[in-house]
Order: sequence, then C-alpha cells, then structure tokens
Amino acid sequence: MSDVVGYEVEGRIAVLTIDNPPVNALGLAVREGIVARMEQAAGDDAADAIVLIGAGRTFPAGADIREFDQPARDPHLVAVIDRLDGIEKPIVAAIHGTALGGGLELTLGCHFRVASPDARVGLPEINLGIFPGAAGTQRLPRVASLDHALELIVSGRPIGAARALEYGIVDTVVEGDLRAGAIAFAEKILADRMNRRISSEPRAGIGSEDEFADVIQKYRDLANQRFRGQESPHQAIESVIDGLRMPYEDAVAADRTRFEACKNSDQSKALRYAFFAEREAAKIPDIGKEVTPREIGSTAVIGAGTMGRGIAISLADSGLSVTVVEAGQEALDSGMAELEKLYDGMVARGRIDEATKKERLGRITGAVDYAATSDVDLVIEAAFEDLDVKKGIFAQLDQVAKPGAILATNTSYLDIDAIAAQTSRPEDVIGLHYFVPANVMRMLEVVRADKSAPDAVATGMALAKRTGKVGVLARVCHGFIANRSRAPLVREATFLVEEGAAPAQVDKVLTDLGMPLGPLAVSDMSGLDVSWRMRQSLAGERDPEARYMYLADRMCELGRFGIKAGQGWYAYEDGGRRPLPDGDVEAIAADVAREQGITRREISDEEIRARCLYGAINEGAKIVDEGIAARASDIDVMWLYGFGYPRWHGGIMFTADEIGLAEIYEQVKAFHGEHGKLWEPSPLLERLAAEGGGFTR
Ligand code: 3H9
Repeated sequence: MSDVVGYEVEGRIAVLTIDNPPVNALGLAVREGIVARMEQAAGDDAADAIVLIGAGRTFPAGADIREFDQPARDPHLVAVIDRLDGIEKPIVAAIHGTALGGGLELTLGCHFRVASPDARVGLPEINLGIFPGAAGTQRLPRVASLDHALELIVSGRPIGAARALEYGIVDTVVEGDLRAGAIAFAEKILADRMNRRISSEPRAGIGSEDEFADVIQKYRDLANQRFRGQESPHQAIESVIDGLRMPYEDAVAADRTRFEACKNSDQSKALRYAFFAEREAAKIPDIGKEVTPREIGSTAVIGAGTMGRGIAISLADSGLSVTVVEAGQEALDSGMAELEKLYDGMVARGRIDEATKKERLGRITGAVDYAATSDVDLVIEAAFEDLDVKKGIFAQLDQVAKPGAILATNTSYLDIDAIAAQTSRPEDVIGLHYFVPANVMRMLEVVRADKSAPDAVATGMALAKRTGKVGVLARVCHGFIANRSRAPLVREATFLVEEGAAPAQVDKVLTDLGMPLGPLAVSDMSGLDVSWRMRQSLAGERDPEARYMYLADRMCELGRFGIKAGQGWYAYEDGGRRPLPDGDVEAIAADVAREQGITRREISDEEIRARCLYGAINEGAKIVDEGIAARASDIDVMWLYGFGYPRWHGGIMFTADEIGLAEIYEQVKAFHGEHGKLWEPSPLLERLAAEGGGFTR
C-alpha cells in the first residue's frame, strides 16, 4: 500500500493524508496512492465518509512540475479526480497552506471542501505556460461563477480562504485544528444526510459563448494586457469556452490535447525553467542552511534621494523600523516630504488605505547625524555613486555602528572591497544593489565582497525574501552581474545608432523580443548623464584599443540627458514622457560617425538583435566563467526581474541555449573581427560551443 498517502479511520471517518514533502506535489506515487487509498476507503466497512488532507506545510501545491519533462504516466491526474465522482461515500478535502493548480483541481473532485483561515487556493498554471489541465477549467465554472472561475484561471493569482468561501469554492472555513474540523464536518454530512456534490455535473455543456460574451471579453483583455505575447492564457480561455458548449467528457478530452500542446511549447519550457531558476538562485553553493542569517529588526538608510526613499519604503512596508539619515536638515525635510508623497500616491491609486500609510510612515524617522545609526541592525548606504563619497561614509559608519551590524552599500558598480577596506570590520560589509524604483522592483542583487562573512551574505539573501524581493548573489566586479551583463546591450544600441540605425528601430527590435522598453528609451528615462559620469570617472582606466561611446558622450555634451531635459535619444514635447523620433539625433550621429571614420549604412533588424543580445550573452558567459555569478541561471533571474526580459524566453542565457551556442560563438567571433576588442569571445562560450554544451542544461 502507498507510503505517501497515509490511511487511518477515526470514528466512522477515513482520513487519507498525503505526505510528499516539501509541497505534496502530485507526482506518480501520490496519484497512485490516492487511488489506492480511496478504493480502500470505499471498501472499508468501518468508514462512512472520507477526509483528504495534506501533511506538513500544505495541501498539494500542484502537479509535480519536474514530471513535465518526462513521458506522462498513468494514472493521469484527471483520471484520479474523475474516479472520486464515482465513490459513494462523501469526500471532504481539508485545505491548508496553498492548494494550487492540480492541488485545487483535486479538491474539486472531492464532494466538499473546508479550509484553514490562512489557506490560499489558486490556479497558477498560466505562469508555467500551461493551463489547469486536470479538469479545473471544466469543474471550477460549475462550482463558482464563470467570472470567478476565469479570474482564478486567467490571472493565475491565488485567493485567500475568505474569498474562496465567498466564491463558493470552499464550503466552510475551519478555525483551530483543521483535521478535527474536517472530521467534524464529515460527521455532520452523515448526520444531515447531505448529498454528495459532484462538480462534473451537469454533464452537458453549461452555456454558450454568446451568453457569457462580456465576461469572456473581460478576460481576453486581461490576458492581452498582463500576459502580452504569452499563449497559455488564451488557451485557458478557449478551454473554458469548450466547457460551455461541450459535454464534460468531450471538453476534458479537448483539454488534454490542448494541454499537451501547451506543455510542449517553447514558452512553457522557458517558464518552467524560470520557475526553477528562481528557486535555485536562493541557494548559495558554499553557504548551507546551517548558516543562520543575523536578526534584523531595525534599519537605517543613508541618503534620502530617489534610491534611499525607495529602499526606506521597501523596508518599512515589510515591518522594519527605518532611520533615514541625510547630511542636513533641509535635504532631510525635502526627502521626507517626497517620501510621504510616494505613500500619498499609493493611497490615491487605492493600493493602500490611509491607516496603512500612517502605520508604515510611522516606522520611518529622519536624522541628520550618523549617531542615529548606532543601534540599528542594518545600515544601507544609498548616497551618490562616487567611490570617495562612499568610502567616507563607511569610515564614519565604522565609528558609530554597533558590533555585528550589517553595513551595506547600494552601489550598482563600484568596488565594494575598497569600500569595506575603510572599516575595521569588512566581514560585516555587503552590497545590496536595489533597482529603481526600489520599493517596486523585485530584483535585489546581493553582493558578496572578498571578506564578507557567510552569515552577512545569508542576511542579505534573507532580507530579499523578507521584503518580497528576489535575491541573486553576485561577486565583486565592475557592474556586478546586472549592470555588467546589460552594458553590452546599451553599448551596442548606441554604436548601432552611430552606424546608421534610428533609435526607434533599435528599440523596436528589443520590444519585439518582448522587452517592455528598448534600451535607448530606458536611457532617456534614467538619464544619459548617469553613465556619462561613470565613463568620466573611469577615463583613466579606459582601454585605448577598445571602441568608445563617443556618440553617447556627444549627446550629453549637447545637454540631451533624456526625458528630464526634454530631449535625449528621442524628443519629448511639453514636458511629456512619450518618445518621439528626432531628426537631430541622426544628424548628431552622422557627425560623430564622420569624426570616427565610420561609414553609415542600412542596418538590419537581425544585426541589431544579434549585436544587442549576443553582446550581453558573451559578457554573461564571462561573468559565469569568472565566478561572479554562481550559475548562468542567476543571470537569467536578474534579467527577468531587473530588466523585464520576457519570462517566456527564460532569460538571456536560456535564450542562448535555445539558439545554440555554436551559432552564437561564430557570430561573436565575426563581430570580434569587425568591431574589435569589446567582442573578445568568452572562453566558456568557446568551450561549450565546441562541446555542444549549454549554459543552463
Ligand atoms: C499543475 O498543477 C498542472 C495541473 O493543472 C495539470 C496536471 C495534469 N512541483 O517555492 P518554494 C519545489 S502545474 C515540483 O521554495 P515556498 C520547489 O522547486 C503546478 N516541485 O517554497 C522547491 O524545491 P527546492 C501548479 C515543486 O514556500 C520546494 O518545492 N502549481 C512544486 O516559497 C519549495 O518551493 C504551481 O505552479 C511543484 N509543483 O512556496 C505552484 N512546487 O527546495 C508552484 C514547489 O528543491 N509552487 N516545488 O528548491 C509555488 O508556487 C511555491 O513553491 C509554493 C511554496 C507557493 C507552493
């Protein structure tokens, strides 16, 4: 009998417990176990009703995603769920934790559902490029309204127990011990002689597309807005529509074919890869679970500029107290006023209410003296991006911070080893590179300096999780993982404009790949002067043999700093933010090209794609080779959350593997010949291309 599904009889109730850590995923053994135990309960004279519950932290959180790469094995989850319809004894699903995907579908096969108050239920399949493939698209609309069913299916977002009760997905919410509550509920069903509720009934179709046209359109619009370029939400809607007009069996059969096509699609493979890459990124190869992160309760942020304010909000929103330190009272007052405005904006948009704003803002205090940081567990410096400024701040922090406090710098490219060297405790120094706006962007690049202590690094990663961010660990180099791997994309974009492409052409190639904005539009938003200053500060280290970004410099010399200046790679009218093509840019590019002896030409979209993408991939390979990233998939996670790379393409390194490394290597070599030193092929790329290997597989 099954090891992973336990069987006990309590009173007249058989209790089946699924025990397959960590999340009770519905792999083959669990599916077989459920069928075997259900048959056992059906034939057990000592049992009149059945409770199905999960051991550990959750009811099954879905099908076992790892099985999707293997041939399907019977019993299929649909068959397991359909079998429950025929069991004459009432079955109660007892839900705690997260009943997701196949887990929720399994509960729909049960005749009743009870849940803990903090349980969550949902159908997140579309995030994996599939849709609920175990009859959820047929059963949920029969249990909840079509609107609510489509909400769960198309948004992919789970809902809490209270909402599930409101939608009719659960029958009752059980306070206290769930197992006991579910048994009591089953006893009540028997006492009240309640009929089993079978969610595949009525067996005939349940409506017509016309009847529900408005609801369907609402979710088609949602799919287009939120999942631009992604196929599975549309397939999910088609599957629900099938169920309106076809009998249950026929709709399930149609689902099966549609589901297999989705599962085998490139989009689903990439999305599944992204799911596991994200979880892998949380693991630090040489820092195991035995290393405990330090306790963080109170924090301080140095600097009340855009970055500092965003960081302070992110910390305060996660329940941490924050002291914001500025150099003078005036700067502090204006920073704090801006900070309050950000909260006001959230209230105005209905994201939070006034009481929540007060509570969160109440956790943030201001100070003009570093002494205010003397008691806190974590200090994050978010000052101007200048090595000397940062060194000075760390020397001061060293004087006042309490022993064991984490001293973090929010630099995006500077040498953290040099910053740590200003303190007597480099083991407490790490990098925490936030992305703008820091309270919104989910990416957090945690940088491990040469002397960072393992528990300091673990604290940075734990902070990411606690503040709802995705932490990716990097080692120190110029630009770390994020900015170093992205730099070639921006560099090539500007070179291509110099050589004859229009900014809009370059950007369009990248947005056609699925990126939300092209690199030149992004530069206009963040300000061309930011990287100009960086290039100036690095002028002494410039390699005279490498091609230089003369055009980007010229744009800045002409005051074309981007949106804030009303002109950059594009023109902006009347203080607006809509990029408009600007003929002056072409003239400026032509001047610079002439000075540099570059003959301008027509540039193909294909060349733009290859130069921008392969430049980043080649740099990514160097980053892995040098150990700056622990693994190639960490670079991908960074691009997904930091730069809006389309999740259904997995990330740049995954894309490289899909294209084939031999092809990329040949192209990089060719660009090296044409454009020189910046295209030096990565030795790792060269080796993997020769071996027929991949970065991510
Ligand atoms: C589906 O159900 C299809 C059906 O409609 C049709 C079928 C025919 N499978 O995230 P965590 C692993 S599709 C395999 O760190 P948390 C995860 O990799 C599925 N493994 O924990 C990690 O492993 P490791 C629909 C899974 O507490 C460990 O569990 N369901 C699965 O932060 C812990 O995970 C979903 O899409 C899985 N389904 O979050 C839900 N789930 O320790 C996907 C997790 O080796 N899962 N693992 O790195 C989640 O959203 C989160 O894991 C969850 C817990 C919220 C459950």
